[in-house]
Amino acid sequence: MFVDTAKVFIAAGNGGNGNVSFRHEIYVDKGGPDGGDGGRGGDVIFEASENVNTLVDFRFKPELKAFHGRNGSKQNKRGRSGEDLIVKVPMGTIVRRKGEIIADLTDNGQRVVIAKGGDGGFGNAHFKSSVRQTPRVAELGEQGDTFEGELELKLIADVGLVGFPNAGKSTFLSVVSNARPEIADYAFTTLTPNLGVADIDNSSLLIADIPGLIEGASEGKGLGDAFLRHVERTAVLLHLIDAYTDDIAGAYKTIRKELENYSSELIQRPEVIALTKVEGLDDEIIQMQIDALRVAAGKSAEIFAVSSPSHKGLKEVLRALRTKVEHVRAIEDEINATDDDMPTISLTDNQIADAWTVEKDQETGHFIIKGDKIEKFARRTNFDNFEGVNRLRDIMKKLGINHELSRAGAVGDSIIEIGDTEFPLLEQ
Ligand SMILES: Nc1nc2c(ncn2[C@@H]2O[C@H](COP(=O)(O)OP(=O)(O)OP(=O)(O)O)[C@@H](O)[C@H]2O)c(=O)[nH]1
Ligand SMILES: [Mg+2]
Repeated sequence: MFVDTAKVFIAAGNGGNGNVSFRHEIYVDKGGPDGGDGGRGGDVIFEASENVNTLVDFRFKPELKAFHGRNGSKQNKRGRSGEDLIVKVPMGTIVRRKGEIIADLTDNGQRVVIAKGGDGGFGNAHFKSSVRQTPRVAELGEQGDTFEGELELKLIADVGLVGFPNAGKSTFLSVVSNARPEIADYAFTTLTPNLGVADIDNSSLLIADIPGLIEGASEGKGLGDAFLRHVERTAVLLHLIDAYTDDIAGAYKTIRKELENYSSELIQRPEVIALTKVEGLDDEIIQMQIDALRVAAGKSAEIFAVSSPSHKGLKEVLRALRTKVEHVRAIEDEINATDDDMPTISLTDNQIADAWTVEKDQETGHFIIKGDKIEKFARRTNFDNFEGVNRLRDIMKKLGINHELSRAGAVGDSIIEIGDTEFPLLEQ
């Protein structure tokens, strides 16, 4: 069973209590205090593991508790610390507490302390002073952190496959990768996401195949759009369309609409389009379909014709995907790299640095973008170099600025102002 959400009760261990005790010495009624400290409670620690693929275990075992620390004892003996609880979760697990993200486990082996164990209380040996020779107090251990955690799994892959049911998504994955998903000639064969690694030249791509989408998926039709969460964190989408589709442009637009309804960010994701099942079709028909698609997808769209059984066009698609993935990763690296020299202290400050605003200047009709990070990128852009400007456009896209611009009414030749610089929204 594939499960991608779960609620769990998380409880770190309580600290042990400090002890009250006095040394027994001959001839002395009460020797000095020698009550030991309580032990620390165990932490609850999540560890991302490539060997775990779903959150299903948490449906059956919804309580995650670390051990309590032991109480201190006489002769200054510290109580034993409670053991940590280490919980393996799939890579791509997001943990929320009251709706707020507290951890995002993306890398194999990555560990995050989700709930901290309570400190042990001091024993009475700590409270001895010149005026208090026989302290009869010791501290209680602190409570461990407890809360209800919401877990969500969002697969992390390079490429996400989208398209109508029966478009040939799983077949494509099965031919280009090591994955062996179920394939059949009816809609909704795939009920849960599949991951596969495709080798291309000297590198590889992690590809996620999800159930097919249909018109109205965003309102819950078919299997709905719940599985789109698994392509949310992919770098590039591969949109597969059955070449035998009558209204091919309409089919393309329908899926794009569903993506847009799901998330304004997903619709801007770089994409490659592939017509599937072309092995039995004449070249003219294929070309006609590609032309029709180009009208809908724009002149710069990358469109391929593939056949999984005869392996036609597969390498070309994989290469196009890899180029796009590398491009996205490079931009991500650049955006992350500037974080290092931004004056930030915490995650929230970082988000502030990332923040931006879009405003239309009513007099000039220009769109003015403000924000620390984007202004910094603009300052570093060489506007004499068209590639430099395109890089800035890519960064704007990645930060979600373009979507806001089009909402505010900007079109291709609208003038964008960032800091002291001006340039058209799209390459002219
Ligand atoms: N002739 C031909 N048939 C194909 C090709 N790719 C897929 N098919 C067939 O199309 C049907 C659907 O393929 P699937 O891979 O299950 O399609 P899917 O997009 O994963 O479908 P869902 O999981 O329902 O969303 C199967 O009968 C496949 O054998 C192709 O390139 N050529
Ligand atoms: Mg499938």
